[in-house]
Amino acid sequence: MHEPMTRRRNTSNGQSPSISLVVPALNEERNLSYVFGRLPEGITEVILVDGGSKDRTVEVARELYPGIRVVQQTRTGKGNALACGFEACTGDIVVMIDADGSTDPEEIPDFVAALTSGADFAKGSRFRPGGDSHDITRLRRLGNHGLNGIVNILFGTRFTDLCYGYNAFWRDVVPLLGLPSTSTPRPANGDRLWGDGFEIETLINVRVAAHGLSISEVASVEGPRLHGVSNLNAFSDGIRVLRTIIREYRRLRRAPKAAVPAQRTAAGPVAGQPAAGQVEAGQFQAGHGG
Ligand SMILES: Nc1nc2c(ncn2[C@@H]2O[C@H](COP(=O)(O)OP(=O)(O)OP(=O)(O)O)[C@@H](O)[C@H]2O)c(=O)[nH]1
Ligand SMILES: [Mg+2]
Repeated sequence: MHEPMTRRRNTSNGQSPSISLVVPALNEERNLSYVFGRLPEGITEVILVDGGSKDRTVEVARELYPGIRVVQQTRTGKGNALACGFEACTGDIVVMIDADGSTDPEEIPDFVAALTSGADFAKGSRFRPGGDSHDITRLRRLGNHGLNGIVNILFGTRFTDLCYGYNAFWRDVVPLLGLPSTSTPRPANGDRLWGDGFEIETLINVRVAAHGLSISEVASVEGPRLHGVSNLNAFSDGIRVLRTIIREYRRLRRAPKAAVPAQRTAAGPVAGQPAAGQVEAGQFQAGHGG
């Protein structure tokens, strides 16, 4: 059995796992009181990753949550912010939420329950029964649906909501994600490194699938952004997501063996998971995409 799984079983048998919450934030001063006001009990540490906010995001975060750890990201983009946040985490479990009020911290226990029940990765979904979105536009819903379908075909997954940023996973999953190093300087021409932008969620999802990890979808209700404006551009970021899918598919085809750790290739049920044929709705391990 893969060594980290043993640790996970011990954690869930013994004491509660420690939980690190990673909150990327860019000019979100007006949304933080709502987000921090809804944190459930049992969060071990909160890491706010600031993207050089021009408003009082950092000060407000410190006022609202005095024990907060503030990390300055090393380049730009939500992807780089998350990579910096993951690096700073010390908990058993990492939860990623947005700072704009759209991802509800009160749902965190559902994500943790999916992990302690045996999943490696708990993936939020607005489109599972019980989920919903009060934020997504028709265009984005369509784009998400199309991109989600492409990933499911290419990677043998059963995702229902590819481009949603509310996820949780055991911290030992982080090295498997192979995210761009946080210490690489930003390219002089101002370009974003691959994985630094909003393609991050897709990158994480397909890499988790490529590693044959056990994924459990968790129904989630996305609220509207409370204040301020979105940093996402449906067209340019949608194209980045599409290119990510193609790149990752090619990468996997070129080196299918290297992409899947030996311990995982058996694709049997993982610790605490239902045996084949008993898999609950929303749980899957991907086929390895040909
Ligand atoms: N640190 C940091 N945070 C970012 C950056 N870009 C976005 N964020 C944060 O990432 C979260 C999601 O970004 P949003 O701009 O809300 O994008 P979105 O949720 O995809 O788009 P909407 O649904 O329209 O809100 C928010 O908490 C942002 O503040 C960035 O470059 N750096
Ligand atoms: Mg948002």
